[in-house]
Amino acid sequence: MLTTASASAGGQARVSGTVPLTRVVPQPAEVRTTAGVAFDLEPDDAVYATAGSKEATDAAAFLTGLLRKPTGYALPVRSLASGARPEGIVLALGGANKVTKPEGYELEVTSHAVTIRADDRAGLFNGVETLRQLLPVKVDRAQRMPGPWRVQGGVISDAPRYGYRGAMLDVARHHLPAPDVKGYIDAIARYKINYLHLHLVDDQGWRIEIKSWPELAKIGGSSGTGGMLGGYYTQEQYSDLVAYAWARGVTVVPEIEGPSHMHSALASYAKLTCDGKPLEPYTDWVNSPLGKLCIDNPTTYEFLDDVIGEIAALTPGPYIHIGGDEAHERPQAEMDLYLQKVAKLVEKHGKKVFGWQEAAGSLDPKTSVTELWAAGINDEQLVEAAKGGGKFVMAPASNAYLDMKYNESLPEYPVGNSWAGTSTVEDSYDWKPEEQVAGLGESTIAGVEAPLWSETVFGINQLENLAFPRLLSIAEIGWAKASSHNWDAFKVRLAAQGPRLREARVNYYPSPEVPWPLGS
Ligand code: TNX
Repeated sequence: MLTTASASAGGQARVSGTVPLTRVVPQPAEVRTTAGVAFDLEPDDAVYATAGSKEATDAAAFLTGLLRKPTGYALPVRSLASGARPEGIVLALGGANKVTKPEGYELEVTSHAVTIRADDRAGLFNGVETLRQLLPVKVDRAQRMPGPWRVQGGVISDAPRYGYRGAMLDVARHHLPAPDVKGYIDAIARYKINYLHLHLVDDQGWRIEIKSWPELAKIGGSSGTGGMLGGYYTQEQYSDLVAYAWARGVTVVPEIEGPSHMHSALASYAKLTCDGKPLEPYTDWVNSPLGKLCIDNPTTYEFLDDVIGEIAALTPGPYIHIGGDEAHERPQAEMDLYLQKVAKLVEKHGKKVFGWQEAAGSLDPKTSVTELWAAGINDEQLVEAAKGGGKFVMAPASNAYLDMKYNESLPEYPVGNSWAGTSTVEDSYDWKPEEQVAGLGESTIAGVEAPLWSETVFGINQLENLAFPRLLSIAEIGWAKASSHNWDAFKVRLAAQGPRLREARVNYYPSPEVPWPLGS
């Protein structure tokens, strides 16, 4: 709708009361501000989605879900006829003005309309997330707020550096109830994180119902680290989480660990152990010395075939993560045998294999993705995999592990690890994916991930305090152009997210490194 926008005092380009187009996390690739122009969302505005496009209608549902409550406006979704230039918010898929980069979008703000154009579903969602950050902070209130809902005029042309920008939640060490996982999805989606890796299984807990092996959830899911916070997701709850994530542009990557970290499975079924003797559930903090699948036992692969089959059926996304980490005492031949068999099962069930870096020496680099957590463990295997066409997701523990403490004495409660060192907000930003291992340059990198392990952490409040704001650093590294990397500029944009996170009730650590505005 037409506004009475005018240049603010001093002749500055930005209209007063608007968020600068440059104040977005992660930083957009190109921003042009139109001096003195702004868009006001009005009570009778509509959202227009490209006619016949499921992608555009999905993005419109997401956008209206964000805006209806705080604005109190009806925001009906209408069909956008080709060539039409309606007033209001427009979500246009394809069309004349092509945005050809995957996940890219163009967001144009005039006094009449906000138009988001993209060539794929992800691009539209990414544009919606940018628009959300350009609206006033009150958009994050869970209650109706008075207008104006004013957005600075201009054009943002944007696309990510990497296609994979992940966050990992360890729901195995301590179970995290589904509503809290949803809250985490809401929070990560804001920053264009497009994959949620769920570490569903570990020594201390099995967190997903498997109908053909019901004791996994019943026994394996009965407790957690310290003997507490057991629980599991029924398949129905899990599917609901996957759908919830997808409705926000996030794809879930389930992980079924092995051959180590499997105590919870062995404790559920004695026939999975090498000697057939039952095991007690495991509740200690450290890795279970007994949590090892029996590689020679045919039952192991019948079990994995069933589990992976059921997980694949619950997974619309492309990947199943098969773990492979911290089995250092195993001879390479055993790792090869196990991981190659499991990879075949994943492929048989129609999915792509994801593995921790220790799996890289065993898997076909052309058909698997490798997640790096530390250089200096098996660099030669990784470089070999890269030569064979392998792709890597970078999650270096020293910078990207969100369970590392900010500081030995902070946060005030004793959660988090420090085996990879403490990690300040600046540390989480101060690394380069393409410089982790010599030989794994930019062209081998599929993306970045921020894992959050939970053996010392329980509950969404503690998890969020570790994740935020450091997850924003990882999101920025995964999305923004390498040439825009600059801590002093980043921390100012980061600071502006404080009030938004606070309004959204996302707990974060207000690190003194960041110039948070008063009250946030
Ligand atoms: C290492 S790195 C692990 C996890 C722990 C984490 C704690 C990797 C793939 N595995 O099992 O939870 O450290 O920081």
